[in-house]
Parts: sequence; C-alpha cells; structure tokens
Amino acid sequence: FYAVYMRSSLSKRVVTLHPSPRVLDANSTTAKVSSERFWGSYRPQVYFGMKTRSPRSVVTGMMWMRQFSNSDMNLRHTCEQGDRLQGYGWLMHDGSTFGVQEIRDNDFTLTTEFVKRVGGDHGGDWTWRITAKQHSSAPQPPVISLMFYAAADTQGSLQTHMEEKNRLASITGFSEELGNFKITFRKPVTGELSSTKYASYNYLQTLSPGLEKLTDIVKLSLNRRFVFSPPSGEKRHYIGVDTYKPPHHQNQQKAADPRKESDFVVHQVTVQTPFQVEVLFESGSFYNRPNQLVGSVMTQELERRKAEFNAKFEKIFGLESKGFSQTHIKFAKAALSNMLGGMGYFYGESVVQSVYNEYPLMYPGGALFTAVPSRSFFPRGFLWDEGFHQLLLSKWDPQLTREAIGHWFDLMNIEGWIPREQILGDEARSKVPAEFIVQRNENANPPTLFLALQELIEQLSSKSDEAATKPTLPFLRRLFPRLKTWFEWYNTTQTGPKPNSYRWRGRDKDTNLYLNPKTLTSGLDDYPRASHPSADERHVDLHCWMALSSGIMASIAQLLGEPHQDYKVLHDVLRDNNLLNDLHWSEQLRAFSDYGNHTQNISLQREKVYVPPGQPRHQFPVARLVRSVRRAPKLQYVNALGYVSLFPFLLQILQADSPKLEHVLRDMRDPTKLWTPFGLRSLSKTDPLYMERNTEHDPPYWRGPVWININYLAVRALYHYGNTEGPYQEKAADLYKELRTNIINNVYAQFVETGYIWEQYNDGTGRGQGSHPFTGWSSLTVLMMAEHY
Ligand code: 6A9
Repeated sequence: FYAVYMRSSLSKRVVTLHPSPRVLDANSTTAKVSSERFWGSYRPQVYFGMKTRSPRSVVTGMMWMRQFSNSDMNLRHTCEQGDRLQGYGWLMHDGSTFGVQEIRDNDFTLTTEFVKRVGGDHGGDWTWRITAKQHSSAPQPPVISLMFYAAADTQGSLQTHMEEKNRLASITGFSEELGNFKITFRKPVTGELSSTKYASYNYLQTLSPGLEKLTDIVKLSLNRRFVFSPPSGEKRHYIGVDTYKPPHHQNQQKAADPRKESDFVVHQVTVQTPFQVEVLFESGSFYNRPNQLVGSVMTQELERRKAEFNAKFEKIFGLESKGFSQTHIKFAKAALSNMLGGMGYFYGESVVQSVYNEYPLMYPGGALFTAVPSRSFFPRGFLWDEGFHQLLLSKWDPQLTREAIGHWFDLMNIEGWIPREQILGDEARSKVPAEFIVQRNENANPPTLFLALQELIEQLSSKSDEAATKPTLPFLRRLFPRLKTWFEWYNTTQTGPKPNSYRWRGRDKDTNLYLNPKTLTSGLDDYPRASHPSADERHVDLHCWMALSSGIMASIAQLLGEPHQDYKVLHDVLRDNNLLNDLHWSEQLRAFSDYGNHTQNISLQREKVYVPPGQPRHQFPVARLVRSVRRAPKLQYVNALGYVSLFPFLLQILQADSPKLEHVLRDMRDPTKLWTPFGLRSLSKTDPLYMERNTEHDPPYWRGPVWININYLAVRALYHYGNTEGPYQEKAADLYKELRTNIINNVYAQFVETGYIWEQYNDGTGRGQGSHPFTGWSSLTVLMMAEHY
C-alpha cells in the first residue's frame, strides 16, 4: 500500500506548481491593473487580430480572400507558409499602443493598422484601418473580400445590428472583462476624404465550439450565389459567407467534443481596390470620449505615434547616428516590430509526463505572455528562444521583459522544471503533430532567461531610463525563490558523470534509427554528440550555461542581500579554465568538445528488404535507412567542430589570455571550417556529419546552416574579447567587424529579396531557409547593428 501511495504522490509532482508566491499577481494583466496592455495584437498566429490578456478573451480578427481569381480557395486567416504571400509583418509596432503591418498578397497589398485609446474601466477603445492597393503588375484592380469577425470563447455574448438588408453595421456585446462594448464596421472609401465606394455585404452569425474552428466554419459557410454589380461594371458572381450548416457528422462530433459553443459573428465587405476601411471598438464604460477615433482623427493619431516610435527607436538604437541607410533602418524597425507584434498571450494546459506516469497528465491551466519564434510555423512559447527574444525587447521596454519572465516562472512546477515548449490550449494544440505535444520533466533547455536577467541587472547600474528600470529590484525579489529552485533543478537533474560536469538529459533513445541520436533539449537538436547516448557523457555547452548562470545567480543574490557565496563558489569552479580544459579540451581536435561513448565510424545504410520470389515489390516496406556501426564505440572526445565547441568563447568563460582562444579564433575564421560570408556555420565543413541527414526523412538542421542566435553570441563575445586586454585582442576586434558586417548584410539582403526574416541561412549561398517569417532570435540582428550587447 505504501509503495502505491508513494508512487501516486510522486506521479503528481510533475503537475504540482511551485508553492512560492507567484511573480505576477493574479490580476496583473487585467484592464484594471494594466489597461495600456489589455488589448493587443496578442494573436501572433493570425495575420491580423486582437484579444485581451485574459484567459478566455473575446477575440477579434480578419480573414480575406480575393474574388474572381483562378485559384479557387484563397481564404487567408492563420499565418501559413502555404499561402505563399510575398511578405507580411509589422513595419512599426510599439508593443502597446499602435502598429502598422504590411501584407503583400499576389496582386495587392493590405496595410493593417491599429491604434488604441485608453479610457473607461475595460482597456479602452481601438480602431483598425485596412488599406488595400493593387500592385502595378495587376492587369485590373482586384476585388477583395475582407471578413472581420468577433468570436467569444466560452463566455460573453455578441449581438448583430443590421442596416439595409445585408449589411452588418455593428456588433454589440458583453463579456466579464470587457463589460459592454460595440464594434462598428465603417463603409469603405477610396481615401480618407473621399466618399463611400461601391461594396457588397454579407454576414454570418453562428456558434463555434472553439477558436481553432473559426476558419473551417467560414469556409463551410461560403456560397457563390451572390452578385457583385458595381454601377459601372459587369455583374459577376462572388463568394460570400452565407448560412453555416455544420457538417452532417456533427452529432457524433458533438458527443466527442462537448465544449460549450460560443457566439461567432462575421462581417464581409467586398470591394474593388484601391480602398480603405475602418473598424472601431468602443468600450461601454468610456463615457467622456472626446471624439471618435476615425478618419482624420485616426490619421493624426497614427502620425503622432509613428513619430514617437521613430524618435524612440533612434534614441535607443542610434542607427541614424551610426550612418545606416534609410532602408537598413526600415529593416531594423521591422525586425524589432515583428518581435513586439509577435508577442502572444496564451492560456491553457500543457500535456506533461514524468517517469512516474504511465500516461501523460494535464498540467494546471496557466497563462503565458511571450514572444514567439515564428508566427506561421510555431506561434507559441519556447523556453530558450525567449531568453534571446528578451535581449532585444528589454532594450525597448524592460517592463515587457519583466512580465514575460514573470509568466514563464509562474509556470514552473514544484521540482523547478519549466516545460520547454508551451503548447497551451486547443488553438495552440491544433497546430502541433501529436508526437511533439507531450513535455517531459527530465528535459531541460538552455537557461537563456539568465541572459535576459543579466541585461536587466546591467540596466540598473547603467544610465538607462530610471523610471523604466526602477521596478526591476522588486521584481527580482519576487522572482528569487523561484529562480533559486530553477537553478537548483538544472544543477541537480542535469549533472554529468564527473564532479562539476553536466549532461543534457532526453536524448533520442532509438539509437539505431538515427545517424546521431538527437539532443532536442540542448536547443541544437541534431548537432552531433556522442554516437551512443549514455550516462558517461558530458556536454561542454551545458557546462558553460551553468558557469554563466551560477555567476548571474551570485550577482542577483548579492544585489538582493541574499546569501550568494555558494553561487559564487560554484561559478568560480565552473569558469576555472583548468577545469574546463580537463573536462572538455580535446588535444586531437584542438578544440573544446563533448565527451562520451562514441565512434565516428557510422553511416546510414539502406536496409535490404526481403521480397519473396514472384511477389510485387511495392507490397513490401520501402527499404529504409538504418545506421551501421563499423567500429565499436568507446569513451572518448566526440571531436565535432562547430557551435558546441565554441561555447567557452561564446559565453565568455574562456579567459582573454588563454592560448585556447587563439585556436577558437583560427577555426572560426577558417572558410574550410566555420567561416562563411553570411555568418558562422553551425558545423565545420570538415566534420563527417556536415550537412548529413539524420534519417531519410530528417534533413540536416544544426549541421551546417547559419543560425543567428549563436552568431549573435559570437559577435558579442568578439566585442568582449576585442575590448579586453590580451594577446588576441586585436584579432578579436578585427573578426568582430567582419562577422558583424557579414551577418547584418546577409539578413538584410535576404529580407529585401524575399520579404522575410528566416529561421536559418544557407552557409553556401546565404539564402534564407526553414520557417519564415522567423522574427524570433533572427531579429537580434538589430542589436548587432546597434552594437548593444
Ligand atoms: C515542430 C511543426 C505545423 C527548433 O525556435 C523554436 C525551436 C528552437 O527552440 C530549437 O532550438 N525550433 C530549434 O532547433 C523550432 C521547433 C519547432 C518544433 C515544432 C512542429 C508544426 O507543424
């Protein structure tokens, strides 16, 4: 009985939240406490939409489609790479009061702007302005349907108000956090001062079982029976939202999906370009509104905020004074704005598992305010990405950083574990293949939030804006109990086989299926590690993360007047270059290296499949690749040259006078190894796994391409060594200039050429590749331009 009891209580630990007081008060994001940031573009997964920072917010958004086009179904809603837009993203966004986005579809461009106005008790008002212009290449002005919608999420209600016969003129509604509100759909005009344009109207009023169903509901309601007949033109049938008949298997579906249905209302306006249309949200509690935020008032507000944005941008990043061209500056503003405009507010439960659970469990529901790596392909929070994101965002607004870090730490469990990938709620889950959903509590991810914390404490002692940095101390005080537990979690669960060594847990187990079993937890997925995962491994990147983190723990503890000696002692041990050399310097490679049970004599071989005589071949499994080990592994250095071997340099653990630095700099600058005109490649060209697939379905990822987060760390380290007395100071300073220039030029050139910032860059051609837009850590290019490290 006791054993069973123990087991069940152990199995609950993974889903038990940390008991210390939360970093953020339960009401910290409410309209009352944070009215300026109540409404926002916190739905980065859709092209354009807003919600409030509350768990079951009423959401608003926009879908659109081009009428009379050859490709039939071009309904746009959630950001999809498959839509093949020429580019989309925020050109300006201040993180709270306004934003300007440009979306380039095939033959027209939509500019989506919002401005907020605080007033009343529920987060105030906002206005959207959508401007559509055809491209000069378009043979005739396209006719476009914009579909504006509001959808409740299990609470709140929406009522429609019609004008003429089909025109939904406004929606009124009520919800717990918004009180009464009204959304008005203005008629389209050619320009601000011109009269109304001919338009056709449709609307849909229905119920939705969940936010992830909105696109499907609209699609299923579409009908071609409507006629577009402008006064001067031919009559043509167009597609419009009509009545929604749920699919006939709905009854079964209802049984399987017993969620509460919520109001969903769509206003469709169909009009020929060029045009401009405005949508206003007005809060019922805003009594003394001076005027409506429309037309010329809206234009003035936009202009004022743009000017403020530009001035603040120059004050912080100083790119004009550095002599960057206007087009470079426009790019940098877009990069920052996309990180700001990519911030999301998510709410829901993760699916987690520990060794004590036979089946995955639901984590307690929680909120996450975070930036996301990519609005299209992974619009959700990733732990180590967020540390990088906050390096940029903290320069713009440290309050955003404190709130994001606070949210992440409030998701920590009693063990000190924070799930690495945050897939919160049905909408987020609907985008992720089943095998990636479950998060395991043995698994870490680099503790980059320490980098962001380091920046916050450095701001305290620098000449930064005092009003903005003042709340940092009280914030750290509240954070500290959780921070200690988090650090302890790494320091106890990720230890290595030797004293003061560390090992990533969670490597792939099915060793025979992969050329090299992956280490997703390290963040560097398929970067080569010991060929045979074992408890004998030690990982140099994790060692360096711990050396860095213990130092920042010591600084924070000291700042707060808490005991800091233990952290300091550990920090001194871990950064001791003799220890580092003992554990990780490979004389053979002349570089820092992981250690483990390893052999280089491994390749993927086609497994021969036996086909009985006379049987058709295609009825047997396609020959797959399996790995063949030609020489038995033994305990040794892994000897892969690439990002992992640079870590003592990247995180500045290496002493400036260490002779090892000379080797590091030489390998970096060597074009046959790590150097490319576009930044440092992730794995040396000389490595046997350079650009090798891991399985037949799994192309190389961290085995050659240029990644901007690590290049940022490299540029920053070069800046450090270039400004620190030592035998390699000059060399570092030279490399700094070269590497910085190469990265900025390529990310910029690719942005201009392709319309996007990318997840990685090809080490041979510089081409952007992988997911896009990727305005997570690739946006750190802005900090390199500004030389803010
Ligand atoms: C796959 C796809 C529609 C992989 O930027 C986030 C992470 C990084 O933390 C990590 O270091 N990326 C890097 O190696 C992207 C991970 C995407 C996983 C989701 C499912 C959804 O299909």
